[in-house]
This record gives sequence, C-alpha cells and structure tokens, in this order.
Amino acid sequence: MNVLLLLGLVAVALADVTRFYGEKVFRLKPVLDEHVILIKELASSIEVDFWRPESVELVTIDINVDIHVPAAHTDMVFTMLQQSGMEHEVMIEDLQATIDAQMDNKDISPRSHSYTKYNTLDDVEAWISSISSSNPDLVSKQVIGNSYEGRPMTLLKIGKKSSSSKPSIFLDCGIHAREWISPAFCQWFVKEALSTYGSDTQMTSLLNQMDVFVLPVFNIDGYDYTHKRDRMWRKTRSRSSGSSCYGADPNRNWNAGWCTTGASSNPCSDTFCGSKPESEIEVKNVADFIRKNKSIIKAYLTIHSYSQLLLFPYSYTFQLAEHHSELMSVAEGASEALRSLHGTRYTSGPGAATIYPAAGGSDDWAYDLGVKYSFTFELRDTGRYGFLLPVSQITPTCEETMLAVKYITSYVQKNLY
Ligand code: L98
Ligand code: ZN
Repeated sequence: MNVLLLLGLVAVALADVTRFYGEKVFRLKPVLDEHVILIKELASSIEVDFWRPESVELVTIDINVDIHVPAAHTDMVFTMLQQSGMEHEVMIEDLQATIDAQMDNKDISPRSHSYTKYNTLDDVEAWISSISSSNPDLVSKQVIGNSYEGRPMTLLKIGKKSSSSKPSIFLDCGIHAREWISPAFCQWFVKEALSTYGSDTQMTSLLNQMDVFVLPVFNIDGYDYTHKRDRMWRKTRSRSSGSSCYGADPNRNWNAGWCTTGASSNPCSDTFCGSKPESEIEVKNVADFIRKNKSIIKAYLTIHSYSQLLLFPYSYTFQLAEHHSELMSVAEGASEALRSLHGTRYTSGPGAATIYPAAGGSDDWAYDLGVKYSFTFELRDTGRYGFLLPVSQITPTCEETMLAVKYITSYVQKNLY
C-alpha cells in the first residue's frame, strides 16, 4: 500500500466522525394533549434529533413524530413510552447499522461518480465539470457565489443554446444536508435531460423552448459535513455570534413570514431561522440569482426528503394562495404521473394545511416574488428508512420523480404564452 494512502486512511480513522451505534429511531403517535406534553418534556430533558417533524416546536396532536434517540437514553424512552400508553414503534433498531446498510450495492467503482450511489461532494463537483465540458451545446455552468466555507456554488443551465434568454425553470436539490436522495435526483435529472434530448419528444421540446437551471447541491458545506463527520446534519455550517452552535436551517431563512411560525430563534435548534432573512450566504446567493432572473423564471422546484409529499404555498400561513386551485390540480396530476410507474403514493396540498405551518421556506418566497409554479417535493420514503434510503431505491425514486417533474414542466411550457 502506498504511504500517502495509508496516511489518508489513518487520518480518516482519527478524524472526529460521529457514530450512531445502538441509537434508535422511534415513531410516536400522540393522540392526547398529555402525549404532546410528554414529547416536549422528553425533548427538553435529553438530546432528541427530530426527523419528522423537524423540531419539537412543530409537534402537535395526531401527527406521527419520528425521533432519533441516543443510545444512552433508548431504554428510558422505551419504558416511558410503555407507561404513557402512547402508540409507538421502533422504526430503526440501530442507526449505525442502517447507515452502513444504506450503501447496499457497493457500486462497481465506489471511488468515482455514479448515478446509482450517493456521491461525495468531490465526486459531484468533478461530475459538474465533466458533464458541462462534454455537452457544450446543451449545458453551461456559472458560479452564483461561494458558500460560508468558501466553496463555489455552481449552477448548471440545461437547454438548447439560444441568442436570447429563454423562459426558465429553477430546480434545486440538497437544501438540507442529510436528505441525500435529493442531490441524487438533480444529478439524475441532468443525465436524463441530456440522454433523452433528441429522442424523447417532451424533453426535446422542453429544452428547445426553455432552460432548466439546476443547482445540484444547495447546502454544499452541510452536504460535505454529512459525508465526513455527521450523517444526520441538516443545517448550513455558519457560525452565529453569541452561540457555540453551528448553522441555520436554509429552509427557514427566506424572507417569507420569516421566523413567525414553525421555526426557532435558538441557534442550537435544527430549525433555527438564522439571525435575519438571507443571513445564510447560500440562501442569499440563490435569492439574488432568482431576483435577478425573475422575469424569465416561470417555475421553482425544490427537492427534499422524506414523506412522499408534493407541496405548494403557503406554509407560512393557512391562507390559500391566489392560484390555489390551479396549483392543486398541477400537483395532483404530477402525483398521479409519479404513481403510475411503481405505485408510490404522494399526498399533495398547501404546506401549512397538509403538514404544518413553517415560515421562511424557499417555495413561499419564490411564489411571493411572482414565480407562480412553486413546488416542494418530499421524496421517498414514509419513514421506514427516512433519510437513510438505501442505494437500491435511488433508481426507482429518480425514475418516478422524473415523471412528476416532467408533468409540471410540460404544464408550465403549455401555459407560457
Ligand atoms: S424537509 C422539507 C420541509 C418542507 C418545507 C416546505 C416540506 C414541505 C414544504 N415548505 C415550507 N415553506 N416550509 C422543511 O423544510 O421542513
Ligand atoms: Zn428538507
């Protein structure tokens, strides 16, 4: 073995990597006020990582609550749940085992990029360069700014070259670091667009008439951190003054009812809204780009996981959006298209009423800016694996999501003029 490789392996082994042996994910089903109180008490006495909903503030009666509990407290939580009479189940017995099992296909060439694995940030960056240089007629790239840790945020523009600017769709993935299926989808989308242009009539027509801006990994610092240090990280990696905690939630940091509901002003919370709207540089970079190109951006699509939902504004208020019925029918059509392939069922509706109110999200912000077709996807699954969706589900998930995305883009295209 070469010395550099050996040194590299030792460095990785010594690095501060969080492991999750014996940690569990419970699903709790509160149906009484006492149950909700119990969950809140639990969250204030021990460290609980909320998977769904994303923070303790969002826990209410009659919604399932998925929580990740450290090994030291699993017995206590289990006893407490038995005594409370609250319905519950263990979704994941051993989080580390499930993390290890996620890589269930041990790809042929694990050191390089593949559409059927969860690529590291380095692999995604190398892929961005190679895909754009090998498809100069259809792809161009631009850096829209740097992340907090100084990484360039590269945006791909996919579409037939034109001398004038074309109506466009903005698609982003990886706002939340641990939702790994999301960047996998953006990469899949680019591959499909390029490989079916010229043969698939729908894709050909789309890329002739419109451009699709694709941001493959929005929260690049966070994504890198989930690969190297802590698989369960969600937020950005910024430092805020007066706290030792890192990061803000990049989907609570937009100027849309900012921090009024379903977000936290505590920098240690996973739904910390940041010190002000667009305090997170990644959010500001994307918001600046969309503002600057607002006259050509006709749709905003953002990919998250998990829960199998297709949501549209509003999430910061229960008020219905001006275009509610049109958005509802587009979402239902897209969900039907998605389901036609592998039978996967999605629920659609406005965010606040369908899941819970949560302000400061990118979908609401884009909609209020005037981007009418604004949708948030929550991809597979419904909690069996949660964020740890096995590699073997990347292909079916991306295939079915393509159908929903293409349904929306076709609809937008038909309604351009
Ligand atoms: S993980 C994605 C999740 C979410 C946000 C929104 C799901 C559906 C819609 N939109 C919103 N404006 N809150 C979340 O960010 O918590
Ligand atoms: Zn998310």
